[in-house]
Amino acid sequence: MGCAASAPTAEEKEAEARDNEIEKQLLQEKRELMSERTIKLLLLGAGETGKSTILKQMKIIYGVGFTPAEILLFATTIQLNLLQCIKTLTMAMDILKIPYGFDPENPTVMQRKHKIQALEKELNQELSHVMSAMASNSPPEMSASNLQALAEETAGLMSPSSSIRSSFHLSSGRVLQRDGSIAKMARRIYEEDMEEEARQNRKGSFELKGDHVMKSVRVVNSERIQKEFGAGKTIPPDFLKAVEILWSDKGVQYCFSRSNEYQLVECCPYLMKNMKRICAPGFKPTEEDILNARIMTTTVSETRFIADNITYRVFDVGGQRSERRKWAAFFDDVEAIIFLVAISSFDQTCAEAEGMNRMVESINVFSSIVNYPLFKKTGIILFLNKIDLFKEKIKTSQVSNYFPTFKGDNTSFEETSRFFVEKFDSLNGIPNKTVYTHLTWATDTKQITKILKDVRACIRKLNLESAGLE
Ligand SMILES: Nc1nc2c(ncn2[C@@H]2O[C@H](COP(=O)(O)OP(=O)(O)O)[C@@H](O)[C@H]2O)c(=O)[nH]1
Ligand SMILES: [Mg+2]
Repeated sequence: MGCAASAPTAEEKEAEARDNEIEKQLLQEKRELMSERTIKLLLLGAGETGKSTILKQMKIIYGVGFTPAEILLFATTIQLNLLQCIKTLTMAMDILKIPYGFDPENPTVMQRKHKIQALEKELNQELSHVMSAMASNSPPEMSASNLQALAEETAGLMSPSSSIRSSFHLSSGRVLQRDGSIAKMARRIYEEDMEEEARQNRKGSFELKGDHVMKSVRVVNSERIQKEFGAGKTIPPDFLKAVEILWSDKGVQYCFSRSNEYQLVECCPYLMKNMKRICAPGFKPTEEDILNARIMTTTVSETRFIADNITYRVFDVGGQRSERRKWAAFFDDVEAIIFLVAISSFDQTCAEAEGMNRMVESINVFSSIVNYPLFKKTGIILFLNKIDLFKEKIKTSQVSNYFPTFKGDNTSFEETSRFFVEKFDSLNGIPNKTVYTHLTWATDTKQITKILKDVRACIRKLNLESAGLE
């Protein structure tokens, strides 16, 4: 026999309504209590992924701002970033053996390169030939040291720059005369160069580049210049001139296009674009300058701001391997983590781990964070950052060269970025846990304002959920 429920009496109904009202009130009180709560938020990720930039954005967006001392520090940092940039570029020119003035767009360049290589080879043979001849019968016009200098200058030169031409002039044709083929080849290259010079002259933009450029290389790498950088110092005008000359050099531009092969700060093009202002006496950085400044984080910093009645305590940490040891000390009571990955780093290697792909490094670190037992209830928000650089990069660098499992269209932002979103999502091994992913551009305040709004809503929701209020 079934047990039919009798209809509630008026008294019971009243009691139930009262209970409901009390429960609602309790919930409301609890919500209010929650809204006064403090949320601990960690910014995690490998080195140079944009953690400190996101923190700077939070300071700008939530009105914390920067102290005069911080602004002064940023001014010096930006100037030092510029010095570091140009020194790195000149070093990379040497390492990658790119000649100043090298223009990959010029169709004759590759042809010339091969000619010069052949010339270099023959010249070396010639050198040993002449050296042994000189041992018995030294030609009066040509000293051994002259020849040696000529050979050294030729070695490593891959394009018909003015220095190789002047070497041939200086050697008064002696070497050239000894061997018809070298002479012919050199003359042809010389003639081609003269034609090019005449063409440039006609355009009115010709400058005797070689000397200017080499002098500029010496200036930016000199100890004198190094000493002129620092708080309260004025950058000498010859430094700015040298940077201008080098940055406009086609070979340096080509070297810059290969910057995934060495470590160059991300803000290089920004600094170059603004070099005049940055080097001016009394330089005061703008917010955009500050967002582009690169300081390696070595101490954990805490920043507080209030938004939606919630106090956020944001911790910014260093991302390099040596710095990650310090992370665990901050892992207790973390409500949310913003994990940063530089999506543009898929074709780069780590500075601190030679040979390790930066994206693979990020994948490994993210995998250990998302599956860390202590973070089971922690909200994980993933920023696949530097999409501006990524969009540019996929025009020339193929994702599938570094991640062969990618089978889509290498030039499509949608397909390549989706590949990485899915890759990171697949690392989450905790059931019922969601990773909230955003494609971000950390130096763009407009985009980050919108993203942080979504992040705050997400954190609030997660926070209420974990407190059993939603
Ligand atoms: N173009 C571009 N540069 C970025 C972006 N995010 C960060 N950077 C730059 O990358 C460099 C390293 O960023 P930083 O925040 O110091 O990285 P952290 O080591 O993770 O703290 C700085 O020069 C930033 O200005 C981005 O989305 N786009
Ligand atoms: Mg940092």
